[in-house]
Amino acid sequence: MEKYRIVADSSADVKRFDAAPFASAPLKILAGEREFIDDENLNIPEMVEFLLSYKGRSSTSCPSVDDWLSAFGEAENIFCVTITATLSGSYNSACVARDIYMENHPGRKVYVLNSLSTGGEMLLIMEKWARLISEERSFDEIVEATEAYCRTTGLLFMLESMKNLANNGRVSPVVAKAAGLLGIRVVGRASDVGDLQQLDKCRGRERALDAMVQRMTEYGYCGGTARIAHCLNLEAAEGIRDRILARWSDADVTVYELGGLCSFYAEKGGIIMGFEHA
Ligand code: X90
Repeated sequence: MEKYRIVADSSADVKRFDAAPFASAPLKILAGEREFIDDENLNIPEMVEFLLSYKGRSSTSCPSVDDWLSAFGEAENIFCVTITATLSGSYNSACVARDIYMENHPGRKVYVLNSLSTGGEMLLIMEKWARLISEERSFDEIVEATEAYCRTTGLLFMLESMKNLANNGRVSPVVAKAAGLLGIRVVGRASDVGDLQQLDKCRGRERALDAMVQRMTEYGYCGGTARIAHCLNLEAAEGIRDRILARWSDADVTVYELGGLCSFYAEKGGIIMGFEHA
């Protein structure tokens, strides 16, 4: 049996993770007759293009308790991180799964963390867990270190459309309207209570990329780790990375693709970035 396992819902944009034993619990995207399961088989560009042409209602659903239980598998110590509980039922269903799991397996431990965020900020936490696991820290030490680490991570996003967020009640229609205007990109952050906080409305891509780096600096970024994920917008993600590296040449920055759930909400062109701060 595994001594440790890291588990995250698919909003972390991670399907494979080599640094420690890992499993993902998929969210689902629903559009009429079609159901997209956010696992490694999902063709994200195809889903995004389908949704752009689809005129009906679309929505998402979080992992069920059973989905979480199968992701937990068989492990002695499980570290599980979910998308913000403010916007999703994922955390609640993970907590129910934890209680069932610990009751069925006396002696095993499950820690469930509400990230108050999503995407790259969840990945930073998973990477922290992998380091702590490789140092063979105890369950309680890892929990304690996690709570401290979470105070030093943040999440910023850049969106060209907030239609899916507004249609599903995750932002107010007033906020969403700004992002719908041609050429306007909304820059915002995951707030301290785990919802979307709009910071800037930027005209043009270059200004939006500048605003992302300006804002991360204001929130205390000073050359630490950054995880930049994009929905069919590699150029913008690399634009942010290059701005960071121009200023902090030895920063650990990676660029990758958003998973299905984040692609649904961030939409084509969207960027979500996790970063460490002071
Ligand atoms: O349970 C479900 O169906 C999932 C609902 C998720 C709703 C919000 C997802 C937002 C994802 C948007 C930019 C980042 C926002 C960060 C806010 C904390 C992507």
